[in-house]
Amino acid sequence: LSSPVAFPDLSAELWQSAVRVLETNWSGDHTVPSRRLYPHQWSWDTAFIAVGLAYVNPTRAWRDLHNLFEAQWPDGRVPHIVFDAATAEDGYFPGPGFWNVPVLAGRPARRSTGIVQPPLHAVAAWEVYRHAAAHGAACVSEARTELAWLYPRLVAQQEYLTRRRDAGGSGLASIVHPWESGLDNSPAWDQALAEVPADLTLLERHRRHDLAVADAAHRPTDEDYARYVGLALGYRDGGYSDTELVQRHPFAVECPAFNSILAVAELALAQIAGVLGRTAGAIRHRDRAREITAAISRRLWEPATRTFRARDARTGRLSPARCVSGLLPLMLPDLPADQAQAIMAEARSERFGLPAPSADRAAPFFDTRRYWRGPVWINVNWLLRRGMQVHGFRGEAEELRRAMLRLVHEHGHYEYFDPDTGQGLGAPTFSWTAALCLDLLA
Ligand code: 9WN
Repeated sequence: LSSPVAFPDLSAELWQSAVRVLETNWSGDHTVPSRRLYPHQWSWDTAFIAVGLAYVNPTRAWRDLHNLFEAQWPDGRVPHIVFDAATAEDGYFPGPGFWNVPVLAGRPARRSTGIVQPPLHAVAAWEVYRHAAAHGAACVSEARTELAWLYPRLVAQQEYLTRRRDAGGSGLASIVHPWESGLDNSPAWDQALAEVPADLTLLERHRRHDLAVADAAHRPTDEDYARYVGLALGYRDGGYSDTELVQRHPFAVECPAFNSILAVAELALAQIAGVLGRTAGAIRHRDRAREITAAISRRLWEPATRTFRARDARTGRLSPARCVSGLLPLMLPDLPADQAQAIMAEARSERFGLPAPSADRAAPFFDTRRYWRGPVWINVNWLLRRGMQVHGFRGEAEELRRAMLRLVHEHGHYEYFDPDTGQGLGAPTFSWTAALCLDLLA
């Protein structure tokens, strides 16, 4: 049973179970990440889910993306959660009442948060389009219509991130909350977060809901949550404004994973613009991808250790923590070859290994069970594998593909996995794990 891909019947079994997870988590017009822990629609989850739905139900992939972008703000930001009206306020914390976002003129009344997540949607849309031909002419026509609807919205999303979120003035987007990275309690933010007060009394007024459905030892701590709540309240009370972030807001960080996804989105947009006959747009997107790549390569590279790190836009300091986010610039085709080689060396080293844990095994913060501080996640490993493919590391890409499939086959479609034992942790029927399995099996 050690290698499901070598046994067609086991591949078929894994495929069927993945399809069942996506079926279970479909909510009529969107897919939830998991029923109990995350009963709404999340932004970058939708992108990963669409990559899998491209094989089994492209119409649903488009519906999902559509639903998310219907909640896009007039300034271009795509909220990190679109709340399901049928789920009670206390089904997830922080719910719509906490975020209390302004009513947006001319938009459907969808309740959302006011922060973002990594902009992987152009990549997802391109993947769904690319696979449409396998489902017949009607699907191709649907895909073209959906691409045309999404394109200006995806461009607005990129413009929001590159213009309004360039807090450090360096050509990179800053995240204003750890939730925006999608890698919530990653050690990459520890140094920057040390400047943010952890007011535990906030949790008396704003009660966590995650601990009712998940093991506290596998989730962020109360101190983390106190900071998360404080940061979100501050951003909310400033009207979700992004002006003078560095002066006004206590957390603004340039993440190598977020910005690599931002650049890769420009490349996907170039492809989409090509299909839509927008030649000038395609050229502009490629130029933008090159500019972001150059900024990542220059600004987030730590020469002494030859690794990529998060940079605090307020202090200019690079984070001392080596995390999986530092491996993801490998996705950039224009990354200089010596930096790509260095990422591969780091990925293969005893600090990481394949599949890559979310944080450096050799560091004191490493914790095999606590969320983004050690466990293996399928989505970031899937992105890392794309990077290996882009730079021609074929053997490693195949090794990683098999390792991910083995993990899920042996332990289930979990949210994350203990990097030592493989034990599944967090939500047991997690959508992006299932969706990305479909892509890895296809
Ligand atoms: C906060 C839904 C999301 C993922 C994130 C993951 C986790 C939320 C939480 O779940 O974050 O957004 O409540 O912990 O860290 O990557 O999008 O699956």
